[in-house]
Amino acid sequence: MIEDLFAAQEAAQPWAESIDPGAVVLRGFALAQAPALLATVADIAAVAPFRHMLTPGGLAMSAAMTNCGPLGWVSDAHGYRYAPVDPVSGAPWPALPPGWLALAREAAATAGFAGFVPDACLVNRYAPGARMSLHQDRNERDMTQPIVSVSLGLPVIFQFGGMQRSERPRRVPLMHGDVVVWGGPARLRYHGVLALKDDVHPLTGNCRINLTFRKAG
Ligand code: MD3
Ligand code: FE
Repeated sequence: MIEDLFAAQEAAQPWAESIDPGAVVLRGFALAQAPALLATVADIAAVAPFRHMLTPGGLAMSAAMTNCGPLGWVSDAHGYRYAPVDPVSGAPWPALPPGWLALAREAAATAGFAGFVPDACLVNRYAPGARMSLHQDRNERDMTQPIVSVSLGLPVIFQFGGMQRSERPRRVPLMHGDVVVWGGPARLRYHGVLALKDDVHPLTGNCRINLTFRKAG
C-alpha cells in the first residue's frame, strides 16, 4: 500500500533518503554542478567577502558567511535578521545566479515542494574546527516554505534535533554534492553541525562550503 509507493519512489530515486517527515537528503544531487557552484562562490565572495559575523552576545561565529540574493542573513549586536544590503559594503548583495535558483527549485520539487522561489542564499564556509551549534531557523516570514541546503567540499556530521534544544540530536553525515530539503514538520527542528575535521578536498582544499536557500521575505 503506502509502503509500496515509498518503495517505488526509492527505486526511481535511489539517492533520495527520507531522514524524517519533511526532511529529504538527495545524495549527490549537486555533484555535476559542484565545480560551477564553487567558481560562482568565488565570484560572490569577491564582491561580498566572507566574514565572521558577531552573535548578539558579541562572539564571532566560527563559520565565515556571505550571501547572495535580494535578501541576506545578518547577525550583529542588534540580533539576527535579513537585510537587502551588505553591512560591510553598504551595497546590495550579489544577485542569485540563475543556475543556483534552478538547482534549489528542482531539489525542492523533487522533495515535494513545488514552486519554491528563494529570495536569499546564505553561504557558510567552515575551516577545520568551525562548527554551528544547535539552533532553529526562524527569521523567515513564511514557515510553509522549505530550506534547501547544498553541501560542498569536506564532509561534516550534521545534527538533526527536535523541537526543543534539549532533545538529543541524531547524526547525519553530509557529503560533497548532497542536497537536503527541510520543510513541513522538519522546518523548525533544532539543527547544527559538529566541528569540521582537518582534511583536504580536491575541489575546496581544507574547507566545507554550505549554501542554504531560503524564502525569507
Ligand atoms: C534543518 N547551516 O545556515 S545546513 C544555517 O551546514 C545552517 O551550514 C548548516 O544551519 C550548515 O542555518 C546546516 C542544513 C540545514 C539548514 C537549515 C535548516 C538544516 C535545517 C532549517 C531547518 C531545519
Ligand atoms: Fe540553520
